[in-house]
Amino acid sequence: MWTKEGLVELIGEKLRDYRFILVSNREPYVHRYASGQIECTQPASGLTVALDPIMRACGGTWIAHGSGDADWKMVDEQDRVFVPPDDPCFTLRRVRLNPRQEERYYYGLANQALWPLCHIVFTRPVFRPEDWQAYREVNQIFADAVVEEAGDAPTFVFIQDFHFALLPRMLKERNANLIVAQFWHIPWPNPEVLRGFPWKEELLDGLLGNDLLGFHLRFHCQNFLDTVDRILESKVDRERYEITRGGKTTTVRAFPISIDFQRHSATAEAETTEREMKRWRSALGIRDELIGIGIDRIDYTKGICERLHAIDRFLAKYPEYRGRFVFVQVAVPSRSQIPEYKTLEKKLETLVNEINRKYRRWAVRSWRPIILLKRCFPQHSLTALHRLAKFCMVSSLHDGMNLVAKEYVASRVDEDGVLILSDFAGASRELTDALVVNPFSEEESLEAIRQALEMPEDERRKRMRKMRAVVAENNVYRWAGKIISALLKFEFTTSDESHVSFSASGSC
Ligand code: ADQ
Repeated sequence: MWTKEGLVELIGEKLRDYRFILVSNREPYVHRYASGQIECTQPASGLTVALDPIMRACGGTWIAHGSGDADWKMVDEQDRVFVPPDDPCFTLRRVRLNPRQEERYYYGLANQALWPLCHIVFTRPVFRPEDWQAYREVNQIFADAVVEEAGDAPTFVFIQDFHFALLPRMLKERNANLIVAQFWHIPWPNPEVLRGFPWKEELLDGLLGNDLLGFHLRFHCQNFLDTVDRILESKVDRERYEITRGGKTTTVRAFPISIDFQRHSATAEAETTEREMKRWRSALGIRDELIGIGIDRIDYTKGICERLHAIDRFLAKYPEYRGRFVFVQVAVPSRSQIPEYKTLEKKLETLVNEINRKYRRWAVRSWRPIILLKRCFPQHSLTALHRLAKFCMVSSLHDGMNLVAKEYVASRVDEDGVLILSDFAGASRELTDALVVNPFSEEESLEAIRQALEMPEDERRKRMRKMRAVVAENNVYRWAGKIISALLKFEFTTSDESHVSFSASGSC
């Protein structure tokens, strides 16, 4: 079993003499002005939530875009700040982007071109040459920061996500003394879909600058191999999952991401969670109603509207649940500058109002079938909500992994509760004891809701126990440990052409 201590040991033993740099677009800690004070918060993002414990364990430098209005007040002359504020143990190097760069690289190319392209949920990607130009520019700015932080030392660079497809090649061209790995947190589509991307050759060539390229699922790795095979001149080895181009080999591997299971379970067991559960009940005005929950960023890939339609049809088909069942949807707005996201937020509100109005005449006391909470909650508060719920519904139309599903399971220290999980979320490959549904089918989803509410206790417990064992074992330290172990197999080329190599056997 991989543990935080095991990972720290591996890092201490094998990486001690080397620099470790992590790169992501989003920073793990944001400083903002709030009522005249500077506040530090952690954004609601699967990626930062997953990587924060790793950086706490290994120290090193995290390079990310400084997006908070008070960020620049907190950094030193090199744009660095030690974080987390309550227990500083790693360096955050903030990168400055101007509004045009942020608009075109982040909202444009990353979120309006690559995001819909890779998720295939029938939202048309937008390809603007100016966005691609800004994407190149920003990748170059991050390359400058990495090269500066690495200096002459042998350095491992671990890049996150689809914001930096060009960065690996840029780094390798500027400093051969770097070992570069990248994890792609979203799905990789089939070659036919990627063929439509106007700068596909440059994108793929950039990614092949990596020594190691990771995806959540083997299926995404296969799609990547197929895509390169179809589009670029290269040698694709399907036995070894390796691609060689221009004499350089990239290893492609599946590393299913996860959460800090122990930390989540410990929070769920804490006395404060019981108090927080009571607080939720009173805040929601809930007595003995059956509760279902959904927790998401507001994003068209998460299938929130599809889920609400299924709840509507569930109440229509099974009227005995009117007045007895409440669905709490926690939905934090994200990427609100993009029109599709703003429209979705409005659509969601309208839909909730419509459904609540429709069932008003069956209202017992002030019963409403759906409670929509549009804000960010601290993790311990979400944990208490997990504990209150008869079921949690994850109905992504497509999702690389989905950490909410794993967090729900980790919170259920009482071994109760049912997970309804989309077949199109990567998590469904591991959590086979969930009620796995096709989120595009309202009928399937509404029947899963009924099954979740009516499932006998012993079956609920049997399924939850099995899912807890899976998440406990496949935790985030295992994810990081496997990636670091794979990285250690590569050799640094030093200036005198000798090689420094490692044994890849981890201590965990
Ligand atoms: P996301 O799509 O952002 O990330 P997801 O896996 O759904 O990620 O996780 C979202 C995270 O945000 C969870 O930790 C959740 O608890 C938190 N969160 C959601 N709503 C919140 C709220 N209202 N308040 C506070 N926290 C909230 C991408 C990919 C995923 C992949 C992750 C990690 O799209 O498929 O699982 O990266 O690789």
